[in-house]
Amino acid sequence: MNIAFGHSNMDFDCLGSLILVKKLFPGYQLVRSIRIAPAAHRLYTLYEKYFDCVYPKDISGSRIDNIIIVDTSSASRIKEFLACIKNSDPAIVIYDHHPAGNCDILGARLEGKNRGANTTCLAKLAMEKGLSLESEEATIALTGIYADTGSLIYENVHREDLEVSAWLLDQGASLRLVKGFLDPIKEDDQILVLNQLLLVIQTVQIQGNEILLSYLELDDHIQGLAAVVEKIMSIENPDAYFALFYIRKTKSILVIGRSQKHRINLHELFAKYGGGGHQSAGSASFTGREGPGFNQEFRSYLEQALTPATCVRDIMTKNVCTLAETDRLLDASKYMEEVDHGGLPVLNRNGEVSGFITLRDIMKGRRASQMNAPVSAYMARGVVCAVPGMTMREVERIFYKHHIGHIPVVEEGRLAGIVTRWDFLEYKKRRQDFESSPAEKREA
Ligand SMILES: [Mn+2]
Repeated sequence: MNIAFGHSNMDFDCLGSLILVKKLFPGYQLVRSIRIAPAAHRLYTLYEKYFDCVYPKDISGSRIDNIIIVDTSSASRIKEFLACIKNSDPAIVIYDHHPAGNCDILGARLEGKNRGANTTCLAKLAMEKGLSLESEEATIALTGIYADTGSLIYENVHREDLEVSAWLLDQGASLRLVKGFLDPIKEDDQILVLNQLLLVIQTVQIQGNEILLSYLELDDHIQGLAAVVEKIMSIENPDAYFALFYIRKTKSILVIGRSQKHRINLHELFAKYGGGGHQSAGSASFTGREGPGFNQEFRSYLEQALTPATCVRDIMTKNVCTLAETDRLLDASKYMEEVDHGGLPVLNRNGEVSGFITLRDIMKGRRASQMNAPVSAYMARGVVCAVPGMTMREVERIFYKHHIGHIPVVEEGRLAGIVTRWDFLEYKKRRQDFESSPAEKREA
C-alpha cells in the first residue's frame, strides 16, 4: 500500500498539497490527521469526497511500501501516522517548503523547494506534467497558497507562487471561495471577543516601538483566538501586538503575540514563559498566576526585553552639504549641480538650520533675474526638522503630512544629518537586513 499525509493539525497548505498529491500520484491513499485546524476544517468538510481520506488507524494492518509526506519534515509533527505504520522499511519522499536542514525523518528523500506555500511545489509539478484539475481541486490548492503567503504578499513569496496561482485560476479556481475560506472570523464568540478587544486595546511606545496591548478575562477558552488577534493586528497595524487573556475556568493565562518587526522576535520573547512559536507569531500558556498581576509584570518585561526600534540616527546621511544664507543664488545653483542634490539646508551665521532651498526655488530667482540675490531671499523658512532619536513611523508621518523630500536632522541646535525619501524607502525595502536579527521564514 502507498500512502500520503501531512502534519498533524492539518492546515490549508497541507490540504492543498494533499489534493495535488492525489492527482500526481494516483496510487496513493491519503491519510488525514485526527486534528484539522478550525479554519481549514470548513474547507475539508465541504470537499471531503475529493480527498477521500482514511484515518491513521485504518492503515495499521497494512504493509506500507511508499510514503509521501507533505508540508513538514519534522518527525514530531507526524507521530500519529508513524505510530500506525508497522513495517520498518517504507520508501519515504518528503515535499516540504520549510528551510532544509531540519529534516529528522530518517531515510527520507527531500523533494521540496523554498516556496511561500508547500502547495506551490506540487502545483508546479502538476502544471509541468500538463495535468488538468477540477475547479474544486484548483480552489483547494489556491486556498493553500493564499493561506501560507498572506494572499501572496508575505516576504516568503516566490515567483513560482504567483506563477502556479495563475495556472490554478486557469484551472477554474474560485477566488470568491478562497476569500470565504480564508476569513477566519466566523464564529459568534470570536466576533464578541473581537469587539471586546477593540474597546480595551492600548497603544504604547516601548523603546521607540509602537506596541499594542490588551488584557481580557474570559469565562472559558474559545476556538480561533489567534485569528481574532491577527484581525486586530491588520486593523491597527502596530509593530507588535500582545493580547493577554485570563481564562477563569482553567485559571490559566494565555498570551498571544504577533509581530511585524524583525527586531521583535516572539519566539525568543515567549521562551521566558515556556511558550514559543516563530519570529512573527508566538504564544505562551500557563497556570498559577493571577491575571492582573501578570498583566503588570508582562509590561515591565517588555520594557526591558524589547530592542530599541530603528531611528533617524540609524538611517540619516551624516555629512550634509549645506549653503549659507548669504550665498548668492548663482553660486548655490552651481554648487547643487556639483553635488547633485535637488535641495539643501541653509545655515544662518550661528550655524543653525534657518531654511531649505530647492532647485525649484532657484528657478524662481532665475526667472526674476535675481541670481545675485542671497539664498535667504528665496529659501523656504520654518523648515520641518527631525531629531536623531525620532522613530521611523514619525519620519513617515512627516513625509506624508508636509510633502517634503528632505528632512534635516538637528541635534542641540546643530545640523547632524539629513533624511531623504530615498533613505526612507531603502530602509523599508531592506528592513530585514537593517534589523540584523536573522530573517526567519513564516512557517504557517
Ligand atoms: Mn505550509
